[in-house]
Amino acid sequence: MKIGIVCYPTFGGSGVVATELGKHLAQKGHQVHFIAYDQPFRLEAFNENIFYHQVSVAHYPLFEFAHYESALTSKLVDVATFENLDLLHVHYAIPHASAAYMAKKILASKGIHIPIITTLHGTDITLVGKDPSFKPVIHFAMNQSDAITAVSESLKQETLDLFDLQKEIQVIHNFIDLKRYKGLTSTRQLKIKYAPNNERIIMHASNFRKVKRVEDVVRTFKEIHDHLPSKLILIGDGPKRQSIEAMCREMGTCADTIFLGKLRTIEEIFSIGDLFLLPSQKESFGLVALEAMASGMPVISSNVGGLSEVNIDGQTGFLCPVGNTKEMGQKALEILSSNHYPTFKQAALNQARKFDILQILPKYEALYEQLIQEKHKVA
Ligand code: GMT
Repeated sequence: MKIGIVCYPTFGGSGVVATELGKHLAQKGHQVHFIAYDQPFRLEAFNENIFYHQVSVAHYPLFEFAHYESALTSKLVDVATFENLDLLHVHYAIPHASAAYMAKKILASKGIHIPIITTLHGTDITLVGKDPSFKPVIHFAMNQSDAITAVSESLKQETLDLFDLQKEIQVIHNFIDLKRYKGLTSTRQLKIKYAPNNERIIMHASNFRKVKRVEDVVRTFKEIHDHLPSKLILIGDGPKRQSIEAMCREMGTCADTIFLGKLRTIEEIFSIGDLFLLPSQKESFGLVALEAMASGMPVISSNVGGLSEVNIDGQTGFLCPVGNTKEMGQKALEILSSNHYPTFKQAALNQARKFDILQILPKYEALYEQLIQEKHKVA
């Protein structure tokens, strides 16, 4: 198949999922065309089946805002026409679903018919998508997609609650490539570097946006740190970074907190973690929690959105109410200081196995084949 994939190229779950999906499709012999405004950050290595098309947005003195959506639409028309694409798969509805709809219409006027799949990732529905400034457009574009997928049952339900859809939503859960977590050799040396006195290593990784509630990570760590020698490793960067740094200084945990900033790959550093914290306000899936489990870390998370589909309460970690950092701290201590720690660790690893790319990729391939067949029937 010749597949066009549209995604945000920046650090973030939807870009990671789209890029890893495309890479694995290419390994299976499909031709994959990534269309994005920058090279997706996980698209590192050369593969003869992968092509990258950059969306360049023209600037003109009259424009106060850059016209990304129009530039993307034009690029989609161009790539679909000249690369003979079989289908377009857009990740994150805003504005990718409406750009794809417009491209589809332009292509149809030239006698080219191409199915569109929209994958919903979370904030495109739960935060931004429901905002009146986007809602009618997203609503229309979703209904015009040939297929809609959501990354969790919870996101599917929330989408159905918020939008009057005439289309089915198929849940295809997010995935990880378990191979990436095996055979790491540097773990021991790294562990000594960050925890020279065998302290427990607590981790969090995110884009440090408000929705991630990183301040709750710091508060929960304080609860743990007051009772157990421990270190906090924070990975990522974003709007809240500065205030979080200030908070650590005020709370007196600064000396045992390490800010690593953005990392392109997390497998190596995750391999030394003992426990992962994800206290988000909203989380449609929580890919990073799954990545943590694949590294053998039990997870303490909030109990919102799709997190309960990933983190099994009392088995792979614990789910706590948003903002209840006392409970998060207690549950963390319960895991870290109990004899059952290896059981939690093993359950986390077992849970991660269920979401290996090898289980999930065939679901996308089957959907693609079904849409291509339907297209041929109509033609
Ligand atoms: O807001 C974010 O966390 C980024 C966003 C993205 O587009 O990368 O993440 C969303 O999509 C991820 C991949 O499907 C999910 O794992 C995250 O849970 C989801 N974030 C939220 O729902 C807040």
